[in-house]
Amino acid sequence: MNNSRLTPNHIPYIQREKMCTNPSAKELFLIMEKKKSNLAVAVDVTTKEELLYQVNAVAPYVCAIKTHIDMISDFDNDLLMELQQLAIKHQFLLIEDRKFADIGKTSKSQYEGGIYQISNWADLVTVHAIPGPGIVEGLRETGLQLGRGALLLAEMSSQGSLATGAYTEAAVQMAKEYSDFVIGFISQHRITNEPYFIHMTPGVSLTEGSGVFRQQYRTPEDAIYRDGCDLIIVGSSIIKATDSKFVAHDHQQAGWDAYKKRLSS
Ligand code: 5BU
Repeated sequence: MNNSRLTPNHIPYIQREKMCTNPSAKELFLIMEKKKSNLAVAVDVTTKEELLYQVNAVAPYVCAIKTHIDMISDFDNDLLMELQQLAIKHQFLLIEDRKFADIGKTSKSQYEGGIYQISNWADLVTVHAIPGPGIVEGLRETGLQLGRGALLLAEMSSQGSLATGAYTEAAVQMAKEYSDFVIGFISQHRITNEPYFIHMTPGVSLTEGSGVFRQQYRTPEDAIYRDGCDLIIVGSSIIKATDSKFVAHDHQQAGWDAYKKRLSS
């Protein structure tokens, strides 16, 4: 193959690990390769017990677990300890889908402080681009020294999302400016060809179609092979299933098969 024509679609995760500097990005690529998983499960549940039950069930099949920690009604610090222990035992990263969206100073305080102290335990956080570069600068000041990373929201899976076109392009420029901390995007497609940026994508299910409140789903194959995303984020299709372990395994295989097909295309 002619190297000058290689896009990230044709570069194995293990090689892309060497192209990035952020410790969390490196760890993620290594875990993906080792566990043969480009699946993150969105564990959107409302109690500690359910969260730990689901994480235990899907842990062998995932490279990351995505939380909305503020949905947990009986949250306490023990939960964070247990989540971190599971992350070490089963080798996965913790992504807190906080969707920071304020000015840098406020977002930094929300990242470090309050009840959740997100920077203490989340390897990766999601961040809106809407406030401009100051939000990344604020979060980066805390996150970089802890080896954390951020994902910029460049596109959304919900029908009618306003994050398109020039907005998406501006998010890519912001990420390039701070690529030591911004490790990639939440997007629906590959939006840039820098191989060190990872594209994570929600709105994925083995059954395509639409969900509640205009959520849109496409298959792991479409997300990874057709749309060029690197990692699928799957929530309800797995955690609402009768046997989430079994269904997580199916999604892991579908995601990995699509990646292999893409590499050899
Ligand atoms: P689902 O149950 O597979 O639809 O869950 C998708 C998860 O991804 C859920 O936690 C959302 O908050 C999250 N999400 C999304 O669905 N679409 C987006 O564009 C972004 C996040 Br950003």
